[in-house]
Amino acid sequence: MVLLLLLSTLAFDVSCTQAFLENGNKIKSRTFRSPEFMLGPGSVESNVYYDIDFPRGHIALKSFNAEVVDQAGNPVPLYETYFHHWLVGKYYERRPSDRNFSRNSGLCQGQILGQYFGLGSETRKTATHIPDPFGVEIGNPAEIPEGYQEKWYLVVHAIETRGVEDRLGCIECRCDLYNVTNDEDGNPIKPDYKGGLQCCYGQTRCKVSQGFQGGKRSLSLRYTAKWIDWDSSAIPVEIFMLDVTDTGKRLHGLTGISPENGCQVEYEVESCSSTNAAGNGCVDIKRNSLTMPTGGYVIYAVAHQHVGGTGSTLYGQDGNIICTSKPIYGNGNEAGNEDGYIVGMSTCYPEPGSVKITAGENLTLESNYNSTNKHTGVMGLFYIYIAKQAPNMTFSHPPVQASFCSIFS
Ligand SMILES: *[C@@H]1O[C@H](CO)[C@@H](O)[C@H](O)[C@H]1NC(C)=O
Ligand SMILES: *[C@@H]1O[C@H](CO)[C@@H](O)[C@H](O)[C@H]1NC(C)=O
Ligand SMILES: *[C@@H]1O[C@H](CO)[C@@H](O)[C@H](O)[C@H]1NC(C)=O
Ligand SMILES: *[C@@H]1O[C@H](CO)[C@@H](O)[C@H](O)[C@H]1NC(C)=O
Ligand SMILES: CC(=O)N[C@H]1CO[C@H](CO)[C@@H](O)[C@@H]1O
Repeated sequence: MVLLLLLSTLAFDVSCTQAFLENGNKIKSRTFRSPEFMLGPGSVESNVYYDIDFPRGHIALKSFNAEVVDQAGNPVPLYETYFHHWLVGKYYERRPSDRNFSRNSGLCQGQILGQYFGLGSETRKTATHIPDPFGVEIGNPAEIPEGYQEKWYLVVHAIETRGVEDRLGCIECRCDLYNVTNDEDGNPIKPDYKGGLQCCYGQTRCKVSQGFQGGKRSLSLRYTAKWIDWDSSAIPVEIFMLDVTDTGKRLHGLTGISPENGCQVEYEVESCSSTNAAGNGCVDIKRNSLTMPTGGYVIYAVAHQHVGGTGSTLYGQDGNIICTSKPIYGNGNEAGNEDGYIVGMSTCYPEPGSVKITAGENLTLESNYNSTNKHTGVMGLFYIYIAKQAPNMTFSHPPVQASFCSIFS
């Protein structure tokens, strides 16, 4: 009897805790809409929206989900509007001309991958909730510089692929399909750069099939945040975003992307036939070592990959697996299950306290892609939430909660 109760308490811990809080009316939830943007066949939206609607006050964010919808609020499938990425980040503002950008805890240079929430096509089926008693602490008055307000920005990068000649080529931002020779800043693109963000910036257009008729339409990002008011029992998590292309170098004063400095964000996967690597089963394995500046307990982890990705693993210095995260490919037509697209990533929720990273530890990040075909502009990112404080053990939860769960679950 006692054992049974303990097992069911462990097995249902997360859902029970949420049910408990939701029934206790503690979790707040709100859904917002971004400003609208117009997309026609082949066109690209790449924009930053400042001062977006966002929960206010000193709170612990518990989850953040988003999707692209049309004007009527219908979810738009990825094969029509490919969600390359969306990023939500924080800044402090005194006046619109006086903004101080904040960033997550690392590791990239400058503002690169500095977001708190976001990412790409996998958004619809990727769990984002943070188990109790943890949360992303925001709106802490003690951290907001005097005279400033805490605000949030949203970056949306979406590619409309209705009527395009080569959907995969367009979402992999292949330069030949965009017919561009200069990057967004007007600098010539190097001839050996075959695809990636340098070729699919805002106002570029991916090649549309001849004769395809299709008008522009208005879209927006619909996002839902869940949170609880901050209280002394909440434990904050720090957000780290690891990049398999990070060179580890931080050249003094350089905050942008250059081959010698920091996170490159994207990389290329050569086809195994061109590299004579067919013997390894056509898997492109990219590994990187990254030194963590601070330590703590891993609460949540998830990778980000593009089409062709077969999974990613983060290892601790002694070779232990911190998390393996695998893409979920769609196999249907409906939004959230689009055939051939990555519609979700599996996540890791280690029992709080069981997976520890120490300050200065060298982690190994491994990102694997199917290299049967060449891929451009792919990514190998890993997002982890770390709590400094050791949480209480699961079975020290108050018994009232356990009995609540065994009655209602
Ligand atoms: C703005 O950001 C810079 C660099 O992050 C920091 O040194 C400075 O103190 C910040 N200013 C305020 C008012 O917070
Ligand atoms: C590609 O761009 C060039 C100018 O940059 C233009 O002359 C040419 O017509 C474009 N090709 C296509 C197929 O759009
Ligand atoms: C991590 O790697 C760096 C560079 O190789 C090395 O200097 C450092 O001592 C390593 N840290 C640990 C904890 O082994
Ligand atoms: C790799 O991709 C090819 C072509 O799409 C496919 O036939 C093959 O099954 C894939 N291999 C793996 C391991 O996913
Ligand atoms: C039993 C136990 O470990 N209780 C601790 C739970 O965590 C709080 C702080 O988060 C401590 O104050 C308790 O002692």
